[in-house]
Amino acid sequence: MQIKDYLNGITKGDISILGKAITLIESTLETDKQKAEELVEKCAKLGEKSIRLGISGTPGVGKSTFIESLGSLLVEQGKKVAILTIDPSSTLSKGSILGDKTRMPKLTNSKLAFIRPSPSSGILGGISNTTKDAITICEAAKFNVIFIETVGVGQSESIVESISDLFIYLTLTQNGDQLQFIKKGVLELSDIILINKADQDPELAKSTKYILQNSIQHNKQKKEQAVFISSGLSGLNVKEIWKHILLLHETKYKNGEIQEKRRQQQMLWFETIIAEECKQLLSKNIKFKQILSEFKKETLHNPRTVALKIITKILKKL
Ligand SMILES: Nc1nc2c(ncn2[C@@H]2O[C@H](COP(=O)(O)OP(=O)(O)OP(=O)(O)O)[C@@H](O)[C@H]2O)c(=O)[nH]1
Ligand SMILES: [Mg+2]
Repeated sequence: MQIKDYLNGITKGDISILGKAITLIESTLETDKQKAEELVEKCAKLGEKSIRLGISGTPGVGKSTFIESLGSLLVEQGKKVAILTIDPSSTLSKGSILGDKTRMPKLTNSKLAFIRPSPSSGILGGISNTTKDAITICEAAKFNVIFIETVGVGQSESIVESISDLFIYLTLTQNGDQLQFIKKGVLELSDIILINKADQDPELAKSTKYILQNSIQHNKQKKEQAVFISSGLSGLNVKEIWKHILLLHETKYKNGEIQEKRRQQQMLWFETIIAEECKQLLSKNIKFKQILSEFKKETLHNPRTVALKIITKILKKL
C-alpha cells in the first residue's frame, strides 16, 4: 500500500485502513519504518482536536469495563472513540489484552469505536512511542475521544500521563487503616480518581472517597484531584464523570494548559529520541569504539569521571 492510500483511508475514517496504518507504525522493518514516519508526519499536519484520556489502575480494577460504559455513552451521542491499550509486559498482565476486548462488547461492535491493543512485548518506552503515533493517526481520522488504558505497574502510569491530556486513576474501596493506598507519585499525576466497583458496597465507597479527599487536602498537593465513586458495571456516576472531564478539558484548553502540556510532551519526546538515536549512532561508530578501547586500558576508579572525559573528547570532534 502507498502512503496516499493510507492517508485516504484514514481521513475517510476507514477502520480497517486505520488498523493497517497502526500495524505499519509497529513494524520493525526498516522500509516500513521510513514509510511510517512519513505517514505520521502527514497525519500530524492534519491534527484534529481530541480529548486524550489516560486510564490506569491495578490489574482487574475495572478499567476496560469503565471505558466500555463511558465509551458507549459517547458513541450514543455520535462521538467517535478510540481505545488504545498499553500492556507493560506480557508476563505481568497475562491475558488482559483478550480481557480488554471481551470487556468492551458494545464498543467492539460499534462503527464509531476503534479498539487497538499495543503489542504485548517490548520496551515500555518503545510501546508508548507507537501509541503516541497511533494517537496522531486516530486524530487524523477525526476521533473525538482517545482512551489510553494501561495496567498500573512500574513506570507505566507516568508514561501514559506523558501522552495524555488528563489522567484518570481507578482504585477500589479501602478500609480506613489503608490510607496510603495510592502511591504518592501516582496521586500527583492524577486529575480524576475513581473509587470503582462502588456498586459492591456504596457506603464503604463513600467513606473511602472522604478519606481520600481529606488526605489530598491535608497533603496540599500541587493540583487538586476530583474524586468520584463509580461503577462501570452499573453505570454509577459515569455521566457525571464525563461532565467533569469535559469541563476540565475545556477549562484547561481555554487557559492554554492543554496546549502547553502537549508542547512539553513533544519536547520530552524530542529529547528522548535524540538521546536514543545518539546512543544507537555511537554504538555503531568506529571512532567511538577506538576512543572507548583507549580508555578501557585505564583503571576505572571513578566511572563517571572517565565517561565525562570520553564525552568531552567526542564533543570536540563534532
Ligand atoms: N462489581 C463490579 N465489578 C466490576 C466493575 N467493573 C469491572 N468489574 C469486574 O471486574 C473484573 C475485571 O474488570 P476489567 O474491566 O477487565 O478490569 P481491568 O482493570 O480492565 O483489568 P486488566 O485490564 O486486566 O488490568 C471483571 O470480572 C469485571 O466484570 C464494577 O464496576 N463493579
Ligand atoms: Mg483492561
